[in-house]
Parts: sequence; C-alpha cells; structure tokens
Amino acid sequence: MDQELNKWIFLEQERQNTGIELIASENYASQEVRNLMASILTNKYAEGYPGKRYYGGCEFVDKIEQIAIDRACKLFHCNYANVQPHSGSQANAAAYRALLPEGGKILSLVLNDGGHLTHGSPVSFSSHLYQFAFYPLKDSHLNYQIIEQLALEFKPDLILCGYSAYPYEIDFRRFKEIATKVDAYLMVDMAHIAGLIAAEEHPLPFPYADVVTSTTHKTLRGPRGGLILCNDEEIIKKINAAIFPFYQGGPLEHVIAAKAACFSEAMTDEFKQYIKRVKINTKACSDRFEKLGVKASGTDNHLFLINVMDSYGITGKDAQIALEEIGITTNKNMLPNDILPPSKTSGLRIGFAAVTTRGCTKDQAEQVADIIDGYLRKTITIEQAKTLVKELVSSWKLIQDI
Ligand code: DSN
Repeated sequence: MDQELNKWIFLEQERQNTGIELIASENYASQEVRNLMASILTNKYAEGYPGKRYYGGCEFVDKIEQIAIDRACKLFHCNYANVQPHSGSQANAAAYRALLPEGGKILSLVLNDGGHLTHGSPVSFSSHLYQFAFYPLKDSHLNYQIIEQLALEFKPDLILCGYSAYPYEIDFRRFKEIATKVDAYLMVDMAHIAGLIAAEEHPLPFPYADVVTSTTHKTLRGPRGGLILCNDEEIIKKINAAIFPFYQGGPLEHVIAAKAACFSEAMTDEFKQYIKRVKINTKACSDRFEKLGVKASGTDNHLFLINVMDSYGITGKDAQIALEEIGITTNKNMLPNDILPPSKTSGLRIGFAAVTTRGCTKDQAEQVADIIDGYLRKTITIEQAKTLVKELVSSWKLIQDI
C-alpha cells in the first residue's frame, strides 16, 4: 500500500463523509462503479472500436465496450453511441469536429449566463477553432423568439443547448424548429441533466437533437467520463474518427465498464425515485431561501442559483470560502448579467444530486438553507453552524457504503 497517497485518500474520504456537498456537478458513484474503475481492465490497450482494434487480445474488452454502447442507446433512446470520451470537453470537441468545418458557426449560451467553457469561451479551444455568437437570456430564462431572431441573423451551422448553470427546463422541440429554419444542426450538451433525462424527469433530447454529448458523473452518477450519442450512421462515423484517432488515444476500458454499470443503474426504478427526490430537495431548498428573503433563481431541475451579493453583501467567492469553513462545499457562479468578474461573482450555485445520494430528505434540504442563511447573515456562529452540519450529515450514508 502506498502510505503517502493513502493518507491523502483517507483524508479526502473523511472530507466527503463529513461535509455537505452542494456542487451541482458532483455525485457519489456506487461501489459497483468504483470497483469496475479499479479493475484489471486498466491493463488493456484497445485503440479503435469493438471489432476493429489496432491491437490483439481485445475480444473481451470488445464485449464490454459493446455492452456500454448498447446500454447507452437503450437508456437515451438513440441508435449510436461513442462511450470513449475521457470527459465532456473532449466529447464536445469531437462533436464539433464531426459536424463542422474549422471556422464553422455555432450559436450558444455564453459561459457567464450558464453555458460551458467549451461553448465558446475565449480560454477554450472552442473559440479558437469555431466562430461563436451567443443568445442572451431574458429575465434569466431562455427566450426562443430571441434565439430564433439571432439564428436568422447569424446563420449558424450548429445551435447548441444544454448548460452548466441553468436551473430551468429546456424545450428541445422548440430548439429543433429554430435549427431546421436556419438549416443548422442541433447539438444538446446534457452533461448536467443526463440523470434527469435518463429518469424521464426532464424532456428528452431525442428525436430532436442531431448529436447529444454528456458526462457520466454528474446527475447520471457514474464514473468520471464523457459520452456522445446520435441517430445518424454518417455522423457516428465522423464522431468515432474525431474521438480516435483524432483527439484521443487508447480508450479507458475500465471506465467504459463502469459507464456500462451506471447506464444499467440508471434504468432502475430506484434511480428514477432518486432523481425525483433530487428535484424535490432542490426545490425545497430554493423555496426555503426565498422564504428567508434571499434572491434565488427557483428551479425545475437539480440546481439553482442564489444572489449572495444582494442578499448578504458578499461575493460568491467569499461565500464559497466561508461555507467551506463549516463543511459546506459550493461554487461561486456568475449570475445572468453579473456585474462582478468570474473570479468574484455575485452568485453561488447549489445542487442536490450528491447529498440526495447520501440520503438527504426534503426537511434536511430546507435545513441546509437555514444553516447557510444563518451563517452568512451571522445570526449563528461558526461553531453553531459546524455543529448543525455535523448533526445533519450524521444521519446520512457513508460514501463508501453507496
Ligand atoms: N465543471 C462542470 C460543472 O461544474 O458544471 C462543467 O464541466
């Protein structure tokens, strides 16, 4: 055993077990998923795809990767899947390459309004290889008339929806109508809401999307990794070539096995009930903040935003740091039309996917709002806040038992 590394893993496990994890993109993978990631499959090189590999000895990993592909297609109601992307960013890079020439035009939501780095941020490859225009939000919501107007003016080759910090439902059918009108592809990046889609607790991207990208570790509760889905044989050929050999090398078959397990878990009734509870808890916490007089976005999904600058007179950055001191992990987040820079922000993003996996109830989700509000308003002391966090967490499952 590597004592030096294990010391830190133990402390990280303690941190995860004793804290309230509200980062909306995090979750706790099952023992099955974790065991598969630690399996001997990590030993195997398998560049290529099932039945078409560059190395010998792939007959068994072929079966595993094909099971993952088949389960992904069944879960998300589509014909083709590439389960090799190492992350959501690589999935997006490959999807763009499959659908667009270099310099192609993409219409998306800017990062500051809830989009993602790979949706055209100046610090991401995306804005260096493609031309972006961004649709604005109206009153913090997507406004399909504005998006349509912009699409008619910009004439994108691809319209992109699916976000990192958007708390409301997305109308994929309406997006498809707009994409059809301007002869553009529709791409859905469902990374955040993949679990909700799997549980049919959010409208489904197919049959409207041409390509769907995702991660597998957020609400879907699988291993850290990416996924690409589509219904068109020509498009999947281009996607496969974009992942390997263009962007990636050997696939991580141990992670692909874990993805297959997570797709299977996501088909169960237990998972559907879990996602329902995630939505109930998220709404309960958001509603409670509103009752306490805090500016909250409201929510239709697994996350919401609060305006900590208006409500407590502190930046998102300072709120994040303060909450970490009492064992609550969140992340600072820009709000639509935020006047503060991304390094500070006026907002905090809060999600309930992770704590619901541990057993957080609706009442406890409301208590989470009370603790955060009391501590940031300074009506409870740091010691009181720490004790309340400890009491709350003590009723939850340990992460190694999930
Ligand atoms: N980093 C992820 C998130 O927190 O939303 C997006 O990739």
